[in-house]
Amino acid sequence: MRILLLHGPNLDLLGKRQPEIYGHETLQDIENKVRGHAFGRAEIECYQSNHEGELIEAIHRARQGCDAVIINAGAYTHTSVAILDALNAFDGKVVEVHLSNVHRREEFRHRSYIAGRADGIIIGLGSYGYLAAVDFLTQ
Ligand code: CA2
Repeated sequence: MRILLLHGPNLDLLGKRQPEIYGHETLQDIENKVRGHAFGRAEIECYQSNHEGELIEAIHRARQGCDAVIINAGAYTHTSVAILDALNAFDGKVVEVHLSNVHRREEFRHRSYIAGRADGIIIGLGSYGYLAAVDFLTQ
């Protein structure tokens, strides 16, 4: 099994700012942890971009090579119909992950365009959410 682990804008800053919300791990730490957790069960392809079009192109590429997508689209979660459309063109499983509990935060974070396409959503469990997503996808 091949899984695309996709991160959106500003998540490249993880571990460098706002640890009280997003924790102390860097994105590289999280990617390494997810790869280790999936070892022997799935190959994890990691990609992060601050650009909406690049995230969409990564989802398009996944239509060829990947069985599933784990996506934390960052703030695009709450704004991007274009990312939703790209995910709708992807046939595999989709799990949406958020590090923070977006429902305990500002109202504009409560809506997700991706949620209607996702097979599952994991919110507020920190980086453990990605491991749970791998377990779900490889069970
Ligand atoms: O909780 C999450 O995982 C979010 O997807 C994170 C996004 C936010 O816009 C969503 O509402 C919820 C923001 C990621 C920004 O990450 C930073 C990390 C360190 C320093 C600054 C931003």
